Amino acid sequence: MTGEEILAEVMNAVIEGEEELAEKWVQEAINQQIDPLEVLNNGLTKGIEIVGKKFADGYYFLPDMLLGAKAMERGIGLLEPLLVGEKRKAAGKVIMGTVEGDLHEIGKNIVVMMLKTAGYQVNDLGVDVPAARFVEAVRAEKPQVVGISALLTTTIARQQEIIELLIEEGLRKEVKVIVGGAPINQRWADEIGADGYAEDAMRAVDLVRNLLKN
Ligand code: B12
Repeated sequence: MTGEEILAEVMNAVIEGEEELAEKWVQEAINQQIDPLEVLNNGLTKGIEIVGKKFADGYYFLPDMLLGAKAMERGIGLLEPLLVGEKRKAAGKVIMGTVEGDLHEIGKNIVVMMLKTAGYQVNDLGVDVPAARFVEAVRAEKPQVVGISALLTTTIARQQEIIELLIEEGLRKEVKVIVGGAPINQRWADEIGADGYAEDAMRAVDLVRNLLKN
């Protein structure tokens, strides 16, 4: 079997929501020494994108999306130790979370994983995180960067709410704010006064690196 065929099986396992198959094929990819990042980007992520498309088109329903997410998470679990590797001296501290009312965490978790891989210390606040909790964490933990994820058009306004609360509490200048999630773009980031936006986890790492340079 070629690497491409294995990645196609990984992708299909996510589309079909087959956890066991996702595990089997990700393990096979690892055995065949396929770059774990490639398995993530060209196998698992491709699969979940197709799941989202099928949902949008009315072919899939919520339980199908949930099964796809579970299959993806199982695959990520196998890749994580290979990606994160050994602990290094912290390059900086980042707080991450998904906004209140939003339960999407796969993308955020990948960003967390990539930042850890790049040597950052990351405190993941989880999902459905109220604005006040973000602000409290900034006050208490003094991170250099706070990352806010939102996946629903109905929850992206929460990113703005968090920035406004940071301003109100006199903490805005203490921390760089970065935003992300499928519906987010640079224009939205500018509009709400965020310091940066990145469309995927690799770019998120570059963004944090650049922000901490200045
Ligand atoms: C999996 C999934 C779910 C799972 C989530 C499971 C989990 N544990 O996370 C479940 C089944 C729970 C779910 C529920 C719902 N979902 Co949903 N879901 C998805 C799906 C298919 C994939 C999301 C995902 O994981 N993508 C893969 C990751 C890798 O990509 P990502 O999240 O975009 O993250 C990357 C970047 O955005 C970026 N990034 C992410 N966060 C951050 C943060 C920072 C700071 C930075 C810099 C970068 C960054 O880096 C990441 C890695 O590269 C999307 C479809 C899609 N195309 O997004 C729909 C989607 C987001 N869901 C949708 C909907 C409608 C819902 C529900 C409302 C459905 C319902 N009727 O109940 C509920 C809402 C529940 C809630 N309150 O949150 C819609 C949203 C439409 C809209 N316009 O708002 C989508 C777009 C599907 C669709 N096409 O209609 N969902």
